[in-house]
Amino acid sequence: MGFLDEVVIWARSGDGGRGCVSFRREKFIPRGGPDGGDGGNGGSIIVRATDRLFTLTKYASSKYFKARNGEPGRSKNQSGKNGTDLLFEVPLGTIIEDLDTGELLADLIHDNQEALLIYGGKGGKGNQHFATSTNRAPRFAQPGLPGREKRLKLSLKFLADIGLIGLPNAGKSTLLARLSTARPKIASYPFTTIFPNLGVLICDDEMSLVIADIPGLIEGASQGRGLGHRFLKHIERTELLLHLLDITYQPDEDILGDFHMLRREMAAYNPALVEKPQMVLINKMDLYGTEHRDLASLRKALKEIGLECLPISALTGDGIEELKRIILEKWKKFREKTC
Ligand SMILES: Nc1nc2c(ncn2[C@@H]2O[C@H](COP(=O)(O)OP(=O)(O)OP(=O)(O)O)[C@@H](O)[C@H]2O)c(=O)[nH]1
Ligand SMILES: [Mg+2]
Repeated sequence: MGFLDEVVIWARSGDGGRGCVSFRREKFIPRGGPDGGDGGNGGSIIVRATDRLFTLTKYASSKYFKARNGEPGRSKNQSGKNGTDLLFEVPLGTIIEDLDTGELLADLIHDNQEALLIYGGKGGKGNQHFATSTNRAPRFAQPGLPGREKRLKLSLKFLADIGLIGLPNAGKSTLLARLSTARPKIASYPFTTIFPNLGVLICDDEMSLVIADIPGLIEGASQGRGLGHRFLKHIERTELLLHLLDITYQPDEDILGDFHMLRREMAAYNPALVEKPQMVLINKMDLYGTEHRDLASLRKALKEIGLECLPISALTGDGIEELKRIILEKWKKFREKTC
C-alpha cells in the first residue's frame, strides 16, 4: 500500500433543477391557474472522517467528484427530486482547504465527523409561485442555481498520541512493533522507513494510544534533507514524544551532540515540537559493552537538561514493560489535567 498525505481534488456540487411552467388542465375548467412545481436542489459535497483509512492514497487516481443535479419541477405542483449528495471519506486528521481562497473548510478529528464543503445549487421556483392579481398566468419560472466547483486541498496530519523520533536506524520501527500489533519494515540500514507507520498500543480495557513512527531524521531535516521533514507534521499533534538513542551509535562521543542536533532541527521546523512532553529511550541495551559511551554519564547529561530517560532493548523487550507503565502513568496524569 502506498502512502499519500497531500492531494488536490476537484469537487462540484449539483445544479438546482429548474422550476416548471405549467397550467392546470381540468375538464370544464378552461383556464386553470399555474401549477408548475419547483426544481429539486442540487446535491452537496460532504466529507466524512473514518478510522478505517490511514492515507489519502485512494485520491491519487480518482480526483474528480460531482454531486447529482436536482431534477426539474413538474406540472401539478410536483417538485423535482433533490440531487443526491456526494459523500467522500478521508482518514482522521485530514484538513481540507479551498485551494483558491486558502479558506479552511474542515479539520476532521473524530470518527464519523462530517462537514459540508459545497452546497448544492438551489432549485428554481415553479410558476405556481408567481401568480399575482394582475398576472394570473405567469409564463415564467426560476431556473435552478448552478452548482459550484472548488479545488480542494486535502492534507493529512496524523492524530497520533505518541510520536517516535530519532536518527535513522535507532530502532523506532522495532519499538513500534514491540508496543503494538503494527508490523512495519525493519532493517539494519538507515531510511528503512520511508513513510510513517501507525500502531495502536492497548494499555488496558479502556485505553489505547496511537503511536506514529516516522522516517529517521538527519541534520538539515528542517531544510528538507532526508525524508523526516516531510513527515514531521505527523508528530505535531502528538502529546508525547519518545526520542530514541542508539547506545551503539558511532562515534559514541557524538551521541549527545547528534541528539541536540536533532532537537534543533525539530525546533527549526516548529518550536512547539521541542516543548512537548518527551522522554529519551536509550535503545539497543542488549548490545551495550565497555566500548560504548558510559550509560551513567549519558543519563546524567540528559537529566541535567531536564529529560527523563529509560534504557531499553526494543529487540529483546527489556525495559518495555517499564516503558508501558510510564506511558500509562503519564497519560492518566495528562487526562486528569485536561478533564
Ligand atoms: N540488538 C538490537 N538491535 C536493534 C534494537 N532495536 C532495533 N534494532 C535493530 O536496528 C536496526 C534498525 O531498526 P529499525 O527499527 O528499522 O530502525 P528505525 O529507527 O526504524 O530506522 P529508520 O526507519 O531507517 O529510521 C534493525 O536491524 C533492528 O533489528 C535493539 O534493541 N537491539
Ligand atoms: Mg523505521
